[in-house]
Amino acid sequence: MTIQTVATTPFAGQRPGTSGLRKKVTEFQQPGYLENFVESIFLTLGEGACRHLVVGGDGRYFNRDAIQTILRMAAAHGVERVLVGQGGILSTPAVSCVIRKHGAQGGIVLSASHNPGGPDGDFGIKYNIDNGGPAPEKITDAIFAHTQTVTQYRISDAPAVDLDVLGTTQLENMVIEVIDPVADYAELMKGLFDFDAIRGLFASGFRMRFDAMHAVAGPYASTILEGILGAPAGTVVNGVPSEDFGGGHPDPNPVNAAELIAAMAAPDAPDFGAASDGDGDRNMIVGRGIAVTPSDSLAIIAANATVAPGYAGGIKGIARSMPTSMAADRVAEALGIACFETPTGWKYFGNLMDAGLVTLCGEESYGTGSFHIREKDGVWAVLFWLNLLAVRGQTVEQLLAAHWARFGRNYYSRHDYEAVDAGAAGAMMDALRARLPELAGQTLAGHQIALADDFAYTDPVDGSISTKQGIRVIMADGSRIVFRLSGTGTEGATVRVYLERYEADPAHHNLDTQAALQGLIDLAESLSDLRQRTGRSEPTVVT
Ligand code: G16
Repeated sequence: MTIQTVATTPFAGQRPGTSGLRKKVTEFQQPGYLENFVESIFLTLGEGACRHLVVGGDGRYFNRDAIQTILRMAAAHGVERVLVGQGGILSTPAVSCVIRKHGAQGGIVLSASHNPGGPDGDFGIKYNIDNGGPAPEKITDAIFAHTQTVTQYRISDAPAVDLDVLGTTQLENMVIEVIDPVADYAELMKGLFDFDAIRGLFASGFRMRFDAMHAVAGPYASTILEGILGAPAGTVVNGVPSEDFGGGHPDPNPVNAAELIAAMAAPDAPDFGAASDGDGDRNMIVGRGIAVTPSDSLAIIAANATVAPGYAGGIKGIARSMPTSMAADRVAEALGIACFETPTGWKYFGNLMDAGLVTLCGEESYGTGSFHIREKDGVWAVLFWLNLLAVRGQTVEQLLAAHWARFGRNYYSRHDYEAVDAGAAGAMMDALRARLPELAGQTLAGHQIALADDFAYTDPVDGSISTKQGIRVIMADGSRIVFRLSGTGTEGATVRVYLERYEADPAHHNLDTQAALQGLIDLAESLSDLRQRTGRSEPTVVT
């Protein structure tokens, strides 16, 4: 076995997006494409800086091939020890957990999250730092800079490693430990939640449906729910990860998890429904006949955090991404704690958690989590809800109604226009940006605009500044319209329009969400000319 130095030339467009580099599988399969990016990670870290690494992915098509390449490159860059999930499997939250628990210097996560998989689907790679969270922008910027100048990469010519057998093996001078992907994570969950109460809930006949969407959360949910907590067999459906997610789109929202929504609306619906995404970091919570918005889920978890043993001492603060509804802000105010508003991307929460400023974080994109790791965590959110249901003895529907009665309801929806022409989407955003100075103070279609800006964020911990993070139009009554271009799509551009309206009066807490937001939907269109500019008559996905 020898270490080879291979000449290469840069590929355009290897800039990491909201969460790492995500491209079509076919793009990743080009000779040198993955290698260039991995070399750029090692160049960024500096020779010898990363001695202990965690590697795993969501099991999608190309996962195993990519891991073999990464292992051979890690061995060529002086890595001494790598922990890899058995079969190449580690959910994104599990990577974060394993990095922290084993004191690794970092991790490489292979996933395109909720994007479809398979030979014609998407693949992705991101680097996580030693706190277990996604690398901050200064690191992803440096990785990108290296991808644009890289001239060679180093790789061992050793044969493929068997990833299916637990235990230790050697590649060059590097030790590879194939670990149980679930064990460390399950142990962490045991310490946070009242497993006895949840066990009692299931023993009392409580029924649940966890839809793993043929993705990586399957083994985690099966082991914890059915194995440890005594939920009946069959509680977890679509629980075996497949390379193409059963041909589906593993995004736990009411559109892509329609099967779960239908099951929860049926006359014999279980008491509780939940779904998770491709890499297990997103979640959707569903009651009988109603899906809980991620923004409400964050607010409800925050308002009830002390039911779970891991949060019994109370929470220090909450953080939410800017487009996430302001429901959590109301809870923070009632608790007398801070609520931080960050750009979209879990990486922005890391500093706040490391500095002890926040305990809970959430995003409208079906992401919720806490300081137990540095990624959002689908199974964690589901366990929190189970703990809450067990302790309170109420249904999801009752908990929602009680929360709105106390704090008011933030009607919330996101309209996505997927795979539109990138030039047209950019021009639309530029035109909106140009109008911003004149908007504040105007009253349009009955809406008095209080503030219109392009969101910029100064990290309170390290002072780093992120600009152009989404256009916000905020009304005097607190209603909001936000326009943003997605940073995770792989085809053209995806325009996201986020709509929010606050309603204090309980008599109006049961409106249809789209009807409640109609005035704002119309205003968004007239402000942006979105349909005209993109040629789309309606959104691709409404959540
Ligand atoms: C990623 C990020 C999230 C972000 C989401 C949507 O989630 O980790 O922080 O909210 O993308 O981003 P965008 O609106 O730019 O598409 P995931 O689950 O895809 O890793």
